[in-house]
Amino acid sequence: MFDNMFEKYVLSLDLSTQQLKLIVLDGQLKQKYSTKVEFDLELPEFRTKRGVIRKCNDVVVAPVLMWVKALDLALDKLRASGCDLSLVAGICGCAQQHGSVYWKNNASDLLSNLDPGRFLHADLATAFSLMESPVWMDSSTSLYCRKLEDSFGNSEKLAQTTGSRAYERFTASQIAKVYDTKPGIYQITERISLISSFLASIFIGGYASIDHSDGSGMNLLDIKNRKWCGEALEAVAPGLKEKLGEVVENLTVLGQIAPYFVQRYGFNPECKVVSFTGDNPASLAGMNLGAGEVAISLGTSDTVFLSLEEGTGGLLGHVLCNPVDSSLFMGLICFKNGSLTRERIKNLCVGESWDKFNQILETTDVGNYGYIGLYYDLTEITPHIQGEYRFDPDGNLISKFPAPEMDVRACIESQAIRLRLYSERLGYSSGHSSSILITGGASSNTAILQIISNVFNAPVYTLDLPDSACLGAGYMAAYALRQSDERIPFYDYINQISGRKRCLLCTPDETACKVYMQLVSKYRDCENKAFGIYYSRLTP
Ligand code: ADP
Ligand code: XUL
Repeated sequence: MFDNMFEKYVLSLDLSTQQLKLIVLDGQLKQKYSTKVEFDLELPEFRTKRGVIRKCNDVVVAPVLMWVKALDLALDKLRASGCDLSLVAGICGCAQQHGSVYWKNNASDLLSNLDPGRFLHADLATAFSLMESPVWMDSSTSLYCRKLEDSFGNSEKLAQTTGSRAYERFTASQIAKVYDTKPGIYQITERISLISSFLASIFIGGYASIDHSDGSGMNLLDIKNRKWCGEALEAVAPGLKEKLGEVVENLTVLGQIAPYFVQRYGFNPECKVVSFTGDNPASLAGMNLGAGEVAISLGTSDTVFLSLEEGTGGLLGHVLCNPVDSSLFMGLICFKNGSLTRERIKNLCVGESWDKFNQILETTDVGNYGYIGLYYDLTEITPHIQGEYRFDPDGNLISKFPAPEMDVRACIESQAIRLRLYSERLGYSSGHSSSILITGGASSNTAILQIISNVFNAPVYTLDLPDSACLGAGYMAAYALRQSDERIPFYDYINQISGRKRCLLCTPDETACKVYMQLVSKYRDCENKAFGIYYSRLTP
């Protein structure tokens, strides 16, 4: 379908925490058009802050109709930018992982009868039983996590089967909470989608299946057999299997685009929709990670991921099905306090400017004279704690640093050390040939990247195109629709067509690396102390 048809495009979408991004790639997988909708700025009527609404008790949600309205807006913008959508041969996309969308009884009729004379958000206004979807930042479901682990005997057993011990943001505990606290809503829900499959559903005008990779972020999939895990489904809520539908292989062609898009936007009726996936698996597809390489995404969350041969989950991090090779897996660890924490420290210490923030990073001493700061604005995933903790060079807890701007370096250094420590626990080993591929909003900040390079003692690269998640989803569409070379591996195919390059951004500084080598164990002690302090404050 796609080979040698240089006039054909693929459309790719990334429904992330703060925005919806769209890119159109041409037949050589080069970016032709792009647009985005920033939720807070362009859809202020939904009153989100950074794309979400934070409620009390660690509840974090996003209005599902805001996402639908963003799609209306983004497609209009794309067409207005001159993109001829009739040339789009295939569509794939990705979305923030773990969040769930609840479709009301009979919503499938609404989906299959979309009126091209109306906006999607008008036609789908009554399609959802829950108007606010829980998202990955939510950590209100500890009770349901414990119940799920207990039903398996213990957390290890759940992790061995589903790739992760029970996590608050994972879909199983989120669905269990809806069933327990809003049984009426659960009852009138005919389908539960992940955010990725929700978006794909709109494009095919019917319920889209959840794919293996995003499905492995639910605590509900048996990741080795790539089937729903009956024991987990039963432990969560009755009738769940029917509400989730079938799970499909990544790169499955789900069907043709719905007539709505043909009539309203001029898409070709032959345009195919490929199963959507999570943003981190899509990013892995966009990056082509080799042995000894680790990817770091500095988006709203900081995530580390790498390709794995073994699919046995442990108590730390997550093992997911690999999106582009069904014989492989991927390891992932996610930290909630990423960009938003960096931004808060920046605003506190220097105001709006990243340049001023970077000046401090560039003019202060590596290692911060031994002062360490840990910042968990939101309850962190690993370790599960909240608050700010500052330590003097002897490891004593202090309330503030000798100079307030020391928070800038302390924040970036502790985030970088945390990335290294946890990626090693995930399977990454630093060595001669190790390197880091960087992506996400903060990857444009070379002062931050230099610290990461020094902490990892490894060079930092990026791709010559930004937005690796959106790009990866575009590659997935092109690969799924290829006409020839049935057995060619994903990355061989992509590299052959795109000829894309990596750009070296930073190389490690030997003196700084030595300082950080010594700081790693000190950091570990401080993290343990902070953990103890947090829990001692919780228990009277
Ligand atoms: P998402 O998780 O929504 O995909 P992005 O990957 O687009 O988010 O990252 C958005 C974040 O990037 C913002 O919250 C902002 O803090 C951060 N960012 C943007 N530019 C810079 C910069 N120059 N330095 C550090 N962080 C930046
Ligand atoms: C990964 C995670 C986040 C979201 C948002 O486990 O929770 O990275 O996918 O990007």
